[in-house]
Amino acid sequence: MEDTGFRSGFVTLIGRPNVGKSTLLNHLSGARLAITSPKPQTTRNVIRAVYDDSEAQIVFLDTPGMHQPKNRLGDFMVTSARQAMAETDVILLLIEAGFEPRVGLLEKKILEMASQFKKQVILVINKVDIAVKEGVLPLLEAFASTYPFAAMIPVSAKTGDGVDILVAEIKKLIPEGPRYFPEDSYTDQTERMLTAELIREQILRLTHEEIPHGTAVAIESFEEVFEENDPEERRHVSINAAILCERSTHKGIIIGHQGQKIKDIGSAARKQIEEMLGCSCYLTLFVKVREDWRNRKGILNDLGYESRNK
Ligand SMILES: Nc1nc2c(ncn2[C@@H]2O[C@H](COP(=O)(O)OP(=O)(O)OP(=O)(O)O)[C@@H](O)[C@H]2O)c(=O)[nH]1
Ligand SMILES: [Mg+2]
Repeated sequence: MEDTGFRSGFVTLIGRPNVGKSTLLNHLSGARLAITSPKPQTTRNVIRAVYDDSEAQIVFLDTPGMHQPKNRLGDFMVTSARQAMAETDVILLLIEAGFEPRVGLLEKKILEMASQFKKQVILVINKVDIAVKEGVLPLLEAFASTYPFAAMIPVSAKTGDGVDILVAEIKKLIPEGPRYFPEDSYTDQTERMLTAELIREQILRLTHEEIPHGTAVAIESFEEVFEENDPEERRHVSINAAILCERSTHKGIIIGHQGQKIKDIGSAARKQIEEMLGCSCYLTLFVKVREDWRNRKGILNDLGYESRNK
């Protein structure tokens, strides 16, 4: 039985690319569920993380950064973000403390949608750890005159500064209700999905220009081998994954001179995957060229980048 007064609700993180939505989600969940990178448009799917304590269960939804889509993948990303806004109790609009002290066009559009959906919005000013203090107040003032925010909270998703205040504010806004998920469930991401994302994170880290955005990872096989004397205990996992790219020249760059680049991607990803799985991992990577895959419905579907209702 739940205690009376227990609260629960859904909270969507929204904002332009690179403002730190996924970093904040990871901090809130205490796990590395969403990959992050200094390159914009890192997140492609809505990722769910469950925050749970004795007073409340909050389901956070990380979304792809809002941007002007240039292909079918971009359409999917923006549509998913919009949908996550429509289906939530509270919206966290993330901005960076270093922004110019005015409301950007993108933020205006997001706030228009929020008011259309009749949602409560908390303005989260992120990256205060690297901001000039004097710049934050004018930024707050500019936003305060644009929208009736439920709260405005400066945080650092990186250091965790202000995050407890944010959680306390959210608890005030969500309704009384039951736990939607068991206490120990913390995400909707499967090991296969997390594996693909961890590989993509290393591609983002180790490649440049148009390659990171034109790349996707498909897990082709995921085989678990268990200890002979303990069928519950995994000895290792064998994974084959394909890196899709758009051109044969890109394939060459991803493989690198004498295969060095793909070796680096593989060994860095393997370490992260082993940490996530809690056992050793044999990872085999290969590269496939799929021209214009970001506009091809069938491929997007296979990769999980196609809306159910499209
Ligand atoms: N200094 C500092 N850096 C941060 C903070 N939060 C995020 N970052 C960095 O900002 C970059 C982008 O962070 P992400 O969490 O990937 O941003 P995002 O909003 O999820 O980006 P998209 O998925 O592309 O929309 C990364 O390099 C993070 O390490 C913060 O509070 N302080
Ligand atoms: Mg992200």
